[in-house]
Amino acid sequence: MLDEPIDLSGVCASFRRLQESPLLPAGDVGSAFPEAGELAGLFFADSDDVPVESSTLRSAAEQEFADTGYSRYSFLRDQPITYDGRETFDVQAIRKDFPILHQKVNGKDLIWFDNAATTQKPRQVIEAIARYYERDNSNIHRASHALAARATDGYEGAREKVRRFINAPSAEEIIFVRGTTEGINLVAQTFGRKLIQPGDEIIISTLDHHANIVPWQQLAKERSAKLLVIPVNDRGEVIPEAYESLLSPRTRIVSFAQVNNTFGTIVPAKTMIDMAKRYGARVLIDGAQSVAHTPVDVQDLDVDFFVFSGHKIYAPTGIGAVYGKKELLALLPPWQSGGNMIKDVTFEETIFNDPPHKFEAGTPNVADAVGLGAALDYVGRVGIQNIERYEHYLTEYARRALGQVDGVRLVGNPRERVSVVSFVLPNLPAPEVGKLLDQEGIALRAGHHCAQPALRRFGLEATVRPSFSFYNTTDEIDKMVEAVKKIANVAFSSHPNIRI
Ligand code: C6P
Repeated sequence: MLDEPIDLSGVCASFRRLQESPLLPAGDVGSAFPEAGELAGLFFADSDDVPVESSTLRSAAEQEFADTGYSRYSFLRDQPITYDGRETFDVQAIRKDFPILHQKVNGKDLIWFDNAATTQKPRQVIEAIARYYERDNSNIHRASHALAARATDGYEGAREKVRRFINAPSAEEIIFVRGTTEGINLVAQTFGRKLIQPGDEIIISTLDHHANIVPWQQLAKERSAKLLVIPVNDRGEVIPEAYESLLSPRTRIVSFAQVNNTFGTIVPAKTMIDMAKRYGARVLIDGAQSVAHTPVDVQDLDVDFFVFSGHKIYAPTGIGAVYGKKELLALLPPWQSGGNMIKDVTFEETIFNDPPHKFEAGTPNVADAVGLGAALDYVGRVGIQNIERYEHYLTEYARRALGQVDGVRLVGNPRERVSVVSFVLPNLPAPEVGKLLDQEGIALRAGHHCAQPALRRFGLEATVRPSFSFYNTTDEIDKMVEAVKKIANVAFSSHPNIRI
């Protein structure tokens, strides 16, 4: 346990953003998500008046938290606030919803710190998928029978839930895909092929995942366009002036990750979009690492395309979504062709369906779309603001504790960040550290994180990357830090046979 208070300044900065444009009305999660109530038994009573005793607050930072509303599932609603971050909601109640967390790995309690790679699924999601297969399974948009209608409702209902979650104007602007990678490829292959001409420029960022590098790099080669890369500073933040200098009337698209997967950097997406617009460029946001950790409002951002993966937000693998502005989707050619994406076919000609169906050829992944809808309901019930606040706390706690371990070098120190920490140890390759932590039941990613250019900017090929979710606890972080301490001791003394 840490004995000093955690610096919450980064948390408050991002919280201020939340207060400016809240995604969900505070205390009104139930009405925004109609299935609210399922979790209610696990939490305290849902009185609307939280007795905030400001005299018990220790600082202005804490006062900011007191000024914000809590969802009806907040642990704090009927308690005076003496904020230490862990009290935001009842983590143990949340953990009961995630069956996979309750197992031993290598004889130790599993500690899942690989949330940036994929998140675990609550039983509400698992049950929604099972229910779909037990009761509703059918192909959709085609047959006239009852199961087809139920399955179609489930699939289109999930599209509406995605729309609501990212505040898109219309469900017709939501295309289901397998995930972020497929979504970025869809935009590169449709928007890119149609609108990018030789000599045009595409801007990406040093912080990007390979999924937002390779498709644009390949397209640039194919179209004889130029790929320009925004540099980052030593903290792991994009440099706004450098970005400005890359923009020009030749810029056709700017595509970047809203949150970096290696250092957790939140990039100033809204400002960057505004800047791109001044040059008439379109913008794609890779939301793979942002959507589960911070509120997303595509209308507030005024972004042209927003792409994310379901599996990073407690939904199954194999499902994700692309948001695209209606006027743009109408202009774009189909991405794949076949059944489901047509209005009429003859051997001479095909009339394509309207968006989003024009971009969803073949039988879609209905069950996992239903699972995605259930996951968004779940996150909505807990409250994305509560999640963001608690995860910031965990991250600051972990950074502070790891930073105190002799030999640990934290990599990247962005001022605005989500729940990812990267570090290295001297004399010991990151994958070895990952294996040693696995012996302790601690699952995290240790490697290049599919972001080699970002790591090479820091002279590294790999880091150890714990990444946190709202079901993690400070006790788990304490266990990881203890294990890292032991590993660091051995690494320092270059012991040939490392065992912890
Ligand atoms: N990052 C990680 O461990 P897919 O694989 O399509 O669901 O997501 C790709 C992707 C795109 N952008 C960002 C910023 C990402 O972090 C990821 C996936 C995982 O960091 C797996 S490599």
